Amino acid sequence: MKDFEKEVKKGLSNKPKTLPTKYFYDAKGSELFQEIMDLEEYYLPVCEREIIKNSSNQLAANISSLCNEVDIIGLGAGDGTKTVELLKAFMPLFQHIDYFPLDISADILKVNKENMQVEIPDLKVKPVAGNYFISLPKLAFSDKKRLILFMGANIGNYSPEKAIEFVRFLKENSRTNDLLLIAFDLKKDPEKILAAYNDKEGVTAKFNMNLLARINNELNGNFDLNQFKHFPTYDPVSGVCKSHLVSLEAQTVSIGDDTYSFKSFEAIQTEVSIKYDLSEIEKLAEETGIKLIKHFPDSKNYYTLALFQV
Ligand code: AVI
Repeated sequence: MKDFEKEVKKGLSNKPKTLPTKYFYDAKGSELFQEIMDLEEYYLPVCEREIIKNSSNQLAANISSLCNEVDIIGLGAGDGTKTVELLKAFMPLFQHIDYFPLDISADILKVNKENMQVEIPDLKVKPVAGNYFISLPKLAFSDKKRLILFMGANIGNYSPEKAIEFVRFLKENSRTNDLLLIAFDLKKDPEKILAAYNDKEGVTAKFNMNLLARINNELNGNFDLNQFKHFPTYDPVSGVCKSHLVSLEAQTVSIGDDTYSFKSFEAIQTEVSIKYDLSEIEKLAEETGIKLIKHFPDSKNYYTLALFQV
């Protein structure tokens, strides 16, 4: 049985039912995520771009005071359009930079390398395709310092326990004094957050629902997409934003030879997207034994790039 099938069947047998978030990103899901990134309500990329525009020089200066050669590793690097501006600021301050974009998609890495070569011809780009949990440990250490980038507030899609495990994984793949730059979406007006996951055009609903379409296509499922509804929630105390798919009636769904029954209004949890405050980021650093060096927030304090040292 494929991992996808195993994880879907396990999730739908859980109480409450869950589906694994990572399977959002098939070709259609990735296309919908690109649309989400351009939505008026989805403020996260706007904040990240603002920070990169306004703080890259300062960030590069901070890091260059710690070393003069650096290997920069981008986890889930994508096409690199945002990172390119960050890297441009680093170039004049360092004698040598090797950039290792890591991404599941070899195709997107091709675009990343082409972009980098056009924008920063002197940068050495060494793409690594595959799951970064497998490829990062295989990446040989050089004698330079490592800077690992984890942008896009992707850490928010890990539960608090998984976020700790993830930072420990980064630490295990670093040496003392190496650096981590991690993007966090911050707690803010709960309505602003909820709207980002419940846009007027319904693109996020389509993105969430696409997981059921994917199960239908790839695992011979028979979800009726009209009988489920996208329903996000946000709890301002814990900072946890959750996406659900709620069954609109009592129904039985089959996936291959197995069947799953839903009570009416039973929900499947499909995603968590955790919003942090600064003390929670500090606590994450303490629990994982890394040192928070500096925050680079946007002007509204919606979002921060946090620089840590191992
Ligand atoms: C990729 N990740 C940071 C997005 C988020 O905001 O949690 C995924 C997303 N889900 C719905 N909209 C965007």
